[in-house]
Amino acid sequence: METDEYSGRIPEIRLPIGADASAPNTQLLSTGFDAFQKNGCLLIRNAFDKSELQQLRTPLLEQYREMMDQKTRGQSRDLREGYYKRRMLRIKLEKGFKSRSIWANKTVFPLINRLLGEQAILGKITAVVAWPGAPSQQMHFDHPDLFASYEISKFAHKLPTHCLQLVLPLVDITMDNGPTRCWPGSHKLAQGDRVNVDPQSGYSDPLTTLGDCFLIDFRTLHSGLCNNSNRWRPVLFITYQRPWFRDASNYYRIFTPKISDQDFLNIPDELKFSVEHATPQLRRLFVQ
Ligand SMILES: O=C(O)CCC(=O)C(=O)O
Repeated sequence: METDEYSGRIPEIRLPIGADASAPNTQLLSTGFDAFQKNGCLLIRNAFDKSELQQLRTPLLEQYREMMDQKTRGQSRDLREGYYKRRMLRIKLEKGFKSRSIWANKTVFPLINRLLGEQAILGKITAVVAWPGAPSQQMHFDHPDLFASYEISKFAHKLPTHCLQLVLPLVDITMDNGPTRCWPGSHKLAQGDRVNVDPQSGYSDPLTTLGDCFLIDFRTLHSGLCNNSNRWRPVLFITYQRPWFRDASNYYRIFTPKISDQDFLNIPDELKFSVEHATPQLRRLFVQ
């Protein structure tokens, strides 16, 4: 990585509290766009409504409990270290999770569309729940490069993002309960070179208060740190991607959202494209 391009710090945009979310935020769309392209991650403060996020905790816990049932456990995955301690689960689009202000937030979605093209689709909505005692994850990226060959993958720094995650914590994130550590700029390295990044340096730990979120490119190195607190740490990971991309390595058969025909009809027309692959008819084609 060129040193002038890489500060090791996650770039940050602070939105005014209570800003009119129906109007596009020009700073986010210009400075935020450039900063994300350069760093492969971007912290956005005050993007979401705090009370709406607070209200998601109870339905999330209900979904978590339901999912721990023997019959539905397949809808979740243990993220390796410490069974049950850090678990990813598919979020059912019901109750507060149905709300477009969560999955197509009027402030953040225009930036996502700018980064991924107007036809960005919703790849998955999951939650990662880290329970007290969850150990740190290994530094990793979320998907192999589009082309495995090193000769091609070394041009990764020239490619714009094809898939990114919106990381949306449902509690304040501190060093105690474990931020998602990320290595800004690492998305520009070929996959074969990313494995040589020093895990002990060049990272950023986004500490957030409720309402803040961050975006992270699928290629950017990151790791969830240990939860040393005595409380759960629920975080939504919402994936958006270019319409031609299929996630071949993150259990997309399980995690691709499901939307009933009735709920699909209620989605505003301008957002229908983002989720039509999740309807009963098209989902079968999408996940095959
Ligand atoms: O728990 C976290 O903060 C990160 C989870 C994660 O990196 C993943 O699911 O790939």
